[in-house]
Amino acid sequence: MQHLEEKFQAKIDAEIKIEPKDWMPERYRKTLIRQISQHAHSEIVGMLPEGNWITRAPSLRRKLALLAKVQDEAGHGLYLYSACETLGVSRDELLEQLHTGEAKYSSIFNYPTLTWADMGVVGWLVDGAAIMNQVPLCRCSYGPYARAMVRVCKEESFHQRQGYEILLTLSKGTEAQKRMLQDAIDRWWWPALMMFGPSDKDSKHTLQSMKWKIKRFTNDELRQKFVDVCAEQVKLLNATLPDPDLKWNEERGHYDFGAINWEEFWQVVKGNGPCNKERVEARRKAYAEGAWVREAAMAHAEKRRQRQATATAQSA
Ligand code: FAQ
Repeated sequence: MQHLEEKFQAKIDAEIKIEPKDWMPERYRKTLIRQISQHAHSEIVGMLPEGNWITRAPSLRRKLALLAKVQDEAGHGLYLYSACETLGVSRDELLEQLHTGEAKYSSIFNYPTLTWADMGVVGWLVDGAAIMNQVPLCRCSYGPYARAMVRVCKEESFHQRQGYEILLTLSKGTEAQKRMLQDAIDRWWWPALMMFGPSDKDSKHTLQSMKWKIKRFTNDELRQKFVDVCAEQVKLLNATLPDPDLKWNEERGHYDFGAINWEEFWQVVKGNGPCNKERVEARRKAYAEGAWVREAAMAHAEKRRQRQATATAQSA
């Protein structure tokens, strides 16, 4: 066993991808199932806050872009569930965990989307944070996850731009639009920083996940990169980030920033955020209402299989 673990680690150190049929330690498999399934659930639950605005988008162009974005998130969820299934877990099991509230998904999707400016800010900050976290995952040691991430990241960068463009437009609009923009940034900034997970000293998985090259950067490293980028981008919007401690630190070559409210973060993760119950309930309802589609698809597949079997028997 120790020999197998050493060979496995040597492969990882040599940057050789681990594929589904390769030997892997049970803890590596479990860590991946945990992370990939949480990621898949985040994509699916993440459709809800923006789906809420599709019928209220202010123009046909905005509606088309938002609709396409939300559909992309569904696609990401599906690639990720498929990647997860290669580790020997079924999609039904994963969905069951989501619907019973047992599975985690990103804390960010438990906040409400109150105004149209939220669509811009979600694209800019939420997809922006997702990109920062996911670009390194394209180099994850597990092949199916790494490959899924390549396409996901390309699409996320379109999402980020569509959000930022909404905000640029609002920033040149009326006083009311400018206020709406600033209010949305104020509400989403701190939850967006929480997306990167607990600070390194409290992150129980980072050390091992870095050793296995599932993660390439720590939570705090990625959060810092994100702050550095956003602190510059916000200036082009003629807006500010709601942090009096945000300040360029010449010596560190980074922005310093204020303390995150970790109490709020853990409350949201534990299910006590503003929208946790509503989100899980919406997913349960969608699953129940989609039962007839799954049944029809299975019946159709069975009919096709029978037709093909008959045709093969007749031609033999
Ligand atoms: N929310 O030891 P760590 C998106 C949990 S996709 C909830 O640091 P790890 C696209 C963590 O699971 C957004 N729970 O854990 C989109 C663990 O709990 P456990 C999702 C969180 O795994 C945009 C515990 O805390 N992205 O936005 C959170 O090493 C717009 C200890 O934490 C991904 O999932 C949180 N924010 O690092 C869609 C990316 N943070 O499992 C629609 C992949 C931590 O022991 C619209 N995931 N926890 O019970 C990752 O990179 C990692 O899993 C981290 C956490 C960085 C999230």
